[in-house]
Amino acid sequence: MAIRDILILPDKRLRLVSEPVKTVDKPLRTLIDDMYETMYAAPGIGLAAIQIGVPQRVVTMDLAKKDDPPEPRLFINPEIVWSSDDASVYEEGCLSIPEYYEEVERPLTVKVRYLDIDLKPQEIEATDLLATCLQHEIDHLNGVLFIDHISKLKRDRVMKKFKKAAKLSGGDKPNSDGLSDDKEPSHHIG
Ligand code: GNR
Ligand code: NI
Repeated sequence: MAIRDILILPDKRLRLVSEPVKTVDKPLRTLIDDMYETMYAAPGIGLAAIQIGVPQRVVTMDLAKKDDPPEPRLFINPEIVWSSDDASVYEEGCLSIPEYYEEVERPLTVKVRYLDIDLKPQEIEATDLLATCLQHEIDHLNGVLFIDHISKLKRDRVMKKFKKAAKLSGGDKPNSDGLSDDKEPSHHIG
């Protein structure tokens, strides 16, 4: 087991569309173990594999309250097959966008089809926090982040802040020599 690094905005890998799981082998079991360990350590209530850099359609989750027994949940290849017309608003956060929280409106209730660890099809009707979290995680599998559901003004502000933070920390951007980058100019002339 290992805690793996969580990708942080603006890491472009967060925009990848993850691939469906076809078989449960040793590497997949290790991935799942590492996802739980990384999620609990963070701590977070959900994690999509792409958040640790693996573009596979795997989600771990645990919504148990602090001090209650753990309730680990696993969703392989989850898909929303029905969404309610009723909506709910929840203040969301994301381990890939640390310390930023904003209200997001989503369907209150969803039905989700997924595979369990034996690749057996399952279906769950989820509401409230479980529905919100499932939609947040399924978005990750499609390269979508919760900031895509807020206003452009707020999103642009968050993107700017995280791009600046990545630049200051030297980051792992190919162009991290501190000089200006044609695609993302830091200084505007005129
Ligand atoms: O830990 C998390 N909390 C959370 C709160 C409200 C809505 C969604 C979430 S998921 C998040 C962990 C995470 O980033 N999962 O992708
Ligand atoms: Ni997230």
